[in-house]
Amino acid sequence: MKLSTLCFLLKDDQILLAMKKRGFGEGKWNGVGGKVNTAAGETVEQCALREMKEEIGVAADEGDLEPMGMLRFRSIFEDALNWDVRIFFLHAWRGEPRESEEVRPQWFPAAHLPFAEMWPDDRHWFPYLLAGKRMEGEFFFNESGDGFIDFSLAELH
Ligand code: 8OG
Repeated sequence: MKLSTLCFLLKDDQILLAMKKRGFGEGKWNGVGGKVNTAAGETVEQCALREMKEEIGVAADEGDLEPMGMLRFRSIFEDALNWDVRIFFLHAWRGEPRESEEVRPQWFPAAHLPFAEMWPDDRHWFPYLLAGKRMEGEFFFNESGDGFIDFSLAELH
């Protein structure tokens, strides 16, 4: 299974989302992240920090990452949708988030996230994160990839 990361910068009651400008997930707001280079021995934490630097030009330390859980995306129709994703909050960083070829970052009030322009599962699990709860979930995408046949979601204790 492909392993990836998603990281959300937090500032007061705001969350940083990044508009994907091209490729997989184009046109959607999401956290910053991408595929873990497991072949090169990269850890999920190293991946989260590397993607942060590459996509929005921000540097951070592993100690500033807070692990918030794991999501499993599954599709029997479209293999590209199959990912295990480790979720992180980032509480401190160096530099200002800036646009790159891949993404355009923007701060959103946590209470007003643009769910209509996000992956369809995000409205289900974001409430856990916003309540500071770690969670684990599994989503089985439907054939068109815009909804689910089934999903499960639970708080991690
Ligand atoms: O091409 P790139 O590596 O940026 O795309 C993979 C990222 O997309 C990866 O970090 C996980 C993320 N991603 C999915 N499916 C979903 C989803 O349903 N919701 C969210 N928020 N992110 C997803 O692959």
